[in-house]
Amino acid sequence: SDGPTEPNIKINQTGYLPNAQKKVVFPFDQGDCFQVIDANTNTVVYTAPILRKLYNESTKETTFYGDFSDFTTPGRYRLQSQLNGTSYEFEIQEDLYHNLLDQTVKMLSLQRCGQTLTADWAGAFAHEQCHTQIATIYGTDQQLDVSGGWHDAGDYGRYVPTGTKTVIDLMLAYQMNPHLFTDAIGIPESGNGVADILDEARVELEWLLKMQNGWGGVYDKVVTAQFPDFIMPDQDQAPLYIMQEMTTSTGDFVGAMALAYSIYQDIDPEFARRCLDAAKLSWDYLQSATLSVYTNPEGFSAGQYSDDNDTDERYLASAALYAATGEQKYLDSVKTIFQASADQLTGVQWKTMGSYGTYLMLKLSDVQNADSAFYQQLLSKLITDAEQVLNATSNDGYFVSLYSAYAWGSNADIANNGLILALANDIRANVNYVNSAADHLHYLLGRNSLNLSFVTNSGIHSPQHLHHRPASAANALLPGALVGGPDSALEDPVTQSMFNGDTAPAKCYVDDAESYSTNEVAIYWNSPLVALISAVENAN
Ligand code: G3I
Ligand code: 9MR
Ligand code: ZN
Repeated sequence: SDGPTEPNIKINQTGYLPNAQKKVVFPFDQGDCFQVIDANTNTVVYTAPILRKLYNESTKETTFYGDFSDFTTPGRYRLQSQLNGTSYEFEIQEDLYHNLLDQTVKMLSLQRCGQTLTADWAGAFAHEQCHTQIATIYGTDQQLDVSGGWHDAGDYGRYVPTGTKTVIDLMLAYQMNPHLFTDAIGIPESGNGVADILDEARVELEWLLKMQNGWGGVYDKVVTAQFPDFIMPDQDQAPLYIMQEMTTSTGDFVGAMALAYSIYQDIDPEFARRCLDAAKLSWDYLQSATLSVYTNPEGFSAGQYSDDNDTDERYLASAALYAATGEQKYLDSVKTIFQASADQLTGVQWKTMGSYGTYLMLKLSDVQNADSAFYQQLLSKLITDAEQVLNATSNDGYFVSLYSAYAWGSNADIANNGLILALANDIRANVNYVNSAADHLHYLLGRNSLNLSFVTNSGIHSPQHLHHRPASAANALLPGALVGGPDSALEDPVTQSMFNGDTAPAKCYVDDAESYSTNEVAIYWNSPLVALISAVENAN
């Protein structure tokens, strides 16, 4: 019979670092062998067996895999086997992900709000100042300037829960591997002597500072009542509303600001001090504030980001302030929350920020020295978080950790799980965490059942039709952006018309600008990718 016409061998389409583990996923037979072919000379340079037959509900596929980790020579290659045909070409190379890393950071720059973006660096995404009109605090006649920051996603809302997660990811990525972040990604601040990732994080931090009120509460978001049409941001003139202060957003804010104090101390002590003072004020506010849960008021259809649990945000706030100041009251708070609610403290999602707090505590040598019993509890918590991710990969045909739960933003769930492994590895080096973190990146860059690299402008096949207002309005492709990915809940009209309950969860994806539940992009989906790419690049 005819062989496959489109390559059906799944690889990271960008390729692999020379000393990294290298696995490939095949649709056909164990017992067959596969060859690595040098694409320039067309000669076989390596041969290995095809292994492990596995069936997964998430893909409704039977898969096999091969491992060519021992082959380390830089070059351009393809893989082939008799039954599976030939793969796309890919590279084995040092620094292979470096340009991608810059692009994934710059994606955030292209989301900037309140500034003029000029064509010399923003290309088709250039626009005049946007959303600079004075905003109204919803339900009052008070007005406030809350211009700046980033647009959240394909919409123009600016939300504290997701903005804080994004800056924390950027700062931690930098802190773990400062040497990987250049001052030359092509933004106005390039060449100013500060890594561009920190210039970019500061854009959002300055906005977050405006979202704090005089008594330390932090407003949840700035939105228009309805999502605008597919217009450029500077064309969106609808009234802006600031929505109520929340303990969840305030806790996130404290976490981001206290971490910013440590990160910017040597770069701009005055700014760092402002961040710390803001963090302290909001922490004090939190001590007497109680949880309320956001829902859109009548007539609003903005992103809700409702969070009904502020325990993890309070924990992060106390941990980050303890890391910044060493003051006993913050440590007491960390301990109290941890002892009472450790089970609520897992996660690096906008809604579940606990693992960041645990990580920040474990970075502190004085915790290890002065209170080794508590240090051990924290360590075992983060290791448990990482082991849970690792365990979830063991029966997955593509070596990722979602079982069959492919929800809205599944690609970000995968990036976040990779980030948990990277954080754990940063505390306790473990080759299994390194390899599995890389496996999560390989999935995002093409080694998945759709044979698609989910980051724009990477690999052979990547998304072209994003759900993103500027991209539609300018008829251009936003570079370096991770799309949401498969969502088996079918939450937009396009996926509803194409798929049904029988569709494999991991295949409920369509590269269509109208598919907001699978093909939107978002700041807090790119940021764990930035952290993941840099962690993988550093480890190999
Ligand atoms: O939590 C359930 C889970 O228990 C269940 O197993 C799973 C089954 O599919 O669904 C999970 O819920 C989903 C949830 O995301 C998971 O985080 C919901 O179905 C889904 O509706 C929800 O989607 C959210 C979406 O807004 C709609 O509210 C996304 O997380 C969230 O990232 C997205 O955020 C939007 C903003 O509103 C506006 N800005 C753009 C942004 C990105 O699309
Ligand atoms: O464009 C909106 C996107 O940014 C949101 O993530 C998504 C879910 O809140 O909603 C999109 O807006 C759609 C709305 O929910 C329903 N009508 C069509 C809108 C865009 O096509
Ligand atoms: Zn704007």
